[in-house]
Amino acid sequence: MTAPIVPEISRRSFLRRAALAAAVLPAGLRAETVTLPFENGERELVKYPQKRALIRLTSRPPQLETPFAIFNDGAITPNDAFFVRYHLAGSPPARELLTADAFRLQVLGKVNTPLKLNVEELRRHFEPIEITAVNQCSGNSRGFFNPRVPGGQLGNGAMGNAKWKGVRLKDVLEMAGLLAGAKQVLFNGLDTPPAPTVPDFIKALDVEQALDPDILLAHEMNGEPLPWLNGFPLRLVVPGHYGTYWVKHLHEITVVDETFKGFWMDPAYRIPDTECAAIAPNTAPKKTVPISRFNVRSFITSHTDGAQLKAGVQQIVKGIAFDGGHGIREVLFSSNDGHSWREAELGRDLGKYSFREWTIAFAPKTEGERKLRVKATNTLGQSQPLEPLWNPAGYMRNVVETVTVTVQKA
Ligand SMILES: Nc1nc2c(c(=O)[nH]1)N[C@H]1C(S)=C(S)[C@@H](COP(=O)(O)O)O[C@H]1N2
Ligand SMILES: [Mo]
Repeated sequence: MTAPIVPEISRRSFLRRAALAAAVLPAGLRAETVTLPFENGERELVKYPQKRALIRLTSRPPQLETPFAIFNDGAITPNDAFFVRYHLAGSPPARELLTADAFRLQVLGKVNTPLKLNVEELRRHFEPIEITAVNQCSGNSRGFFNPRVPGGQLGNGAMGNAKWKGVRLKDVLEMAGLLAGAKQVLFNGLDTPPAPTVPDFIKALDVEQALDPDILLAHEMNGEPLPWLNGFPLRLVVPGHYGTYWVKHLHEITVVDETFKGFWMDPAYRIPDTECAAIAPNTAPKKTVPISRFNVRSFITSHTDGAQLKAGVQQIVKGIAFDGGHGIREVLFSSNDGHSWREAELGRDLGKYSFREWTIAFAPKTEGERKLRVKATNTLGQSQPLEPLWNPAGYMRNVVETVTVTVQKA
């Protein structure tokens, strides 16, 4: 059976942008809320099309965060729980622009043969590839920055791990044929700026990087067509790299012979050109470079702050770790705020770009407050800092996380 091109949801609900505005509860019902653990962390839990109730950061455009508890359910983040990030107020693009009839991907610019393909043609003409990869927003966890920084005050839920299926960008670029002098490849989605003064969301990769065989033009996520809010019908998947490059509703690939200077490459989405992208708090970087690969992160998912444990009773502590595509080599767990560490057992390896689950048994002996910490190392030997690093955009947080639990008398 071939997967349907149009998601299995009421088409009518997509017909007007108002469908999104309607993603609020009926009058009279109080929205459920959650409080993220930082100042002004109160958020509504709201259901959008094809999504379960997610943590809403903004409604125009929709920006939704995954409730953290979902990461304890398994290494793959379900489509209906996957976070949503848009920049332009009118996003997502209207559903009519995305139908099989309307949608075409164009490849233009410094190429031998410009291409114009629908999703079915892409599927038919190119080898299918599936890669499990984490998508994470550069600003994931920004709300924890101290000193605080402007930008969406996100908790830890602007990330997710999925099986992305599509075709290699490389194969498509090779069919078009890059001309001599080709320097960068630009990616544009169907969302358009609400006013001429707002720059369109366009991202660029250097040609050498764009030819990486792991970069996909993906039309499926976890075996289903992409959800509308995650880029239906086609998105770029740049494994190991921050979500900003994963252009959704991708309809235009343009090869250029210069370094693209669009707003979303410069000044946006840049990091200090320093070790670990860090600078002294409340200072400005001397030089910046485009953000690129994830650093190493790990999380405890089985226990949250305030959890009550019983002395002498064995617990299984569980979580996830990931990095920018080199693979996780080791996860260390501490039950005494980092004074000593034990090696956790790694779960199934779903590939070097995926979340890697880990578990460890832990039987607290003494009563009182305990700080649980987790620290991962990748196959290059890169790890996580014990103290948080700082940069002015609030990107790339990867401090060794701490969960504070209380141990009670058994
Ligand atoms: N068309 C389009 N694609 C986009 C964006 C956008 O604003 N428009 N935002 C990017 C950013 S910054 C992130 S973090 C990812 C988030 O992917 P998701 O919404 O599927 O979780 O989408 C990227 N692709
Ligand atoms: Mo992002």
